[in-house]
Amino acid sequence: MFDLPSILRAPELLDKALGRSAKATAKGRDRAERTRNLAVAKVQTAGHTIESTLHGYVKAFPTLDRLPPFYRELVDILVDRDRLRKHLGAVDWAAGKAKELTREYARRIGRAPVQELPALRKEAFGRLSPVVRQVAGDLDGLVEARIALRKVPSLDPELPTIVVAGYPNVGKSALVRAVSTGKPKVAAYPFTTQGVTVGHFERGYQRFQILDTPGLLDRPMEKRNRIERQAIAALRYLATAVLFLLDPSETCGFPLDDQRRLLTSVEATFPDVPLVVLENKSDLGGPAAGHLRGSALTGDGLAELMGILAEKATSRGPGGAPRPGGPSRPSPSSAGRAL
Ligand SMILES: Nc1nc2c(ncn2[C@@H]2O[C@H](COP(=O)(O)OP(=O)(O)O)[C@@H](O)[C@H]2O)c(=O)[nH]1
Ligand SMILES: [Mg+2]
Repeated sequence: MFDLPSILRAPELLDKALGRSAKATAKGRDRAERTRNLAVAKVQTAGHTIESTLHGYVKAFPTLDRLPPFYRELVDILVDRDRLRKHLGAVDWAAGKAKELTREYARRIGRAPVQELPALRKEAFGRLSPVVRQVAGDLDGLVEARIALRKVPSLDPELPTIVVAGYPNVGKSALVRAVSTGKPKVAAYPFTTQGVTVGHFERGYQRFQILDTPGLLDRPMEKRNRIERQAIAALRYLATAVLFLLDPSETCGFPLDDQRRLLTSVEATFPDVPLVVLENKSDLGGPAAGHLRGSALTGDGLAELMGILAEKATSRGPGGAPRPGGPSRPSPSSAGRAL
């Protein structure tokens, strides 16, 4: 989701700046002018490299405060947003300082007597280096944040999204495969080893996202730690409908009573989101539990299911918010938290 450049740590950035500076060339009418222009060029190359690299980092990090709530919730699990903001502030300061020093020394070198140029050039580097070293810890922080933020999946928070829940082996993956146009893709998701599987389908002109979330909505909520709860909470911002799969054949290995308890708990987790229950594996027979029936394997009942889901998923915004620009719903876990 976040396309972040790789971040150089302080020594690497200084190496890069000095390396480029060493290759700088300059022209001039005579030897004295060439020497002066070369001194200016070396300082400017080093300074610009530092400045543009650091400014690039500041620009590349997502404007965290303007992220859609789904992403904000995930980013909060992964990085300490206040600390990241401080790191970015420090790096921004260093970029500005490098720019200022570069200007100052370019001007002084332009005016100084030729014999003073080598000393001035040295002095310029002597002042640029500590600026970079001063933000070494902040650059380390950015390196870490980048690694963490790569776990944020590429999902479209604007698309109506169906989140699939139910015990393992009830047929969630099979169903997502069966209804998706094209092959569902796996996206990283924080604190799940398997990531989420994202499929898409269309009805009329409307495109939908359907998500299989292994490890998240497939066992009782009581057993969740805080981080897992937050990973689930993020889904609330995304879900415009929840599809819960029951397996009355119990070939999944979980008694129907346990499955019903999970259903109740998922309902409580997504109180404002329309929920549709499908009794899957209808091809295996077994007792009916009073819901829509179908089979991810044979395709039976899926057309009707998708019609109902599409209708429910578009009637309201994510998390039950009224769809057309209505007031946003309070956040499940970060309500009132100042940005
Ligand atoms: N007979 C039958 N088997 C199914 C059906 N849906 C899924 N399965 C099978 O149930 C097993 C678990 O399915 P899977 O999609 O991996 O379940 P998940 O763990 O909920 O994602 C697989 O062997 C599937 O082939 C169905 O409608 N009928
Ligand atoms: Mg699965």
